Amino acid sequence: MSGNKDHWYPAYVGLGSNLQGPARQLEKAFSLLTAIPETRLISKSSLYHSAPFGGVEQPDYVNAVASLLTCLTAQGLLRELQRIENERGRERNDVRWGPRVLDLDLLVYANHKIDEPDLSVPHPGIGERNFVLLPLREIASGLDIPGLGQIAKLDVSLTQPEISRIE
Ligand code: A4P
Ligand code: MG
Repeated sequence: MSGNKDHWYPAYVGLGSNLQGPARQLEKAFSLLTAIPETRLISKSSLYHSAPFGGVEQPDYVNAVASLLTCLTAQGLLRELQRIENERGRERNDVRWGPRVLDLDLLVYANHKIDEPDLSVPHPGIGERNFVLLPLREIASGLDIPGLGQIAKLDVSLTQPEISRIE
């Protein structure tokens, strides 16, 4: 779905993987983000190694965040992200927070607040997850997240899980 081609919206995407070579999965995902139509990859965070969040026993994750500019609508961008997840062999099962080859979450789309059955923006988990907050803050230190406020002022010590930056 195309939006207004004269207007480029800033968007942030969270990347996560804990199967089939997570770091390699994220590098591949970054390159697939560059091929989304009417969209530019502006910057990518470092990769972060993190313990699984959410109580399901599963391998550790590698997480990162990408910053994009896009002419797509938020729904159009979500569809592209899901297409990439599927292309990378993502299998959807019933385990919430379960293991995955690739998870792409639309974290923030301009200053929009979206509450639709298939799309919540900003992504509801941002404030509690250091594997989102730390990479997001690394590449967007001045970001104002609708409903949460300035990212620089959010208290990362209140977030989980164990995390370390992969240089
Ligand atoms: N959806 C709604 N809003 C959005 C959005 N902003 N971005 C809908 C992306 N999708 C959104 O997603 C389920 C549905 O959410 C989609 O159909 C879409 O329409 P999914 O990716 O199929 O399911 P999921 O990812 O299993 O569910 P959920 O609740 O999004 O899980 P999370 O929050 O992604 O958690 N631990 C560490 N350390 N690192 C991780 O990355 N990830 C998870 C998954 C668990 N533990 C983790 C990590
Ligand atoms: Mg997801």
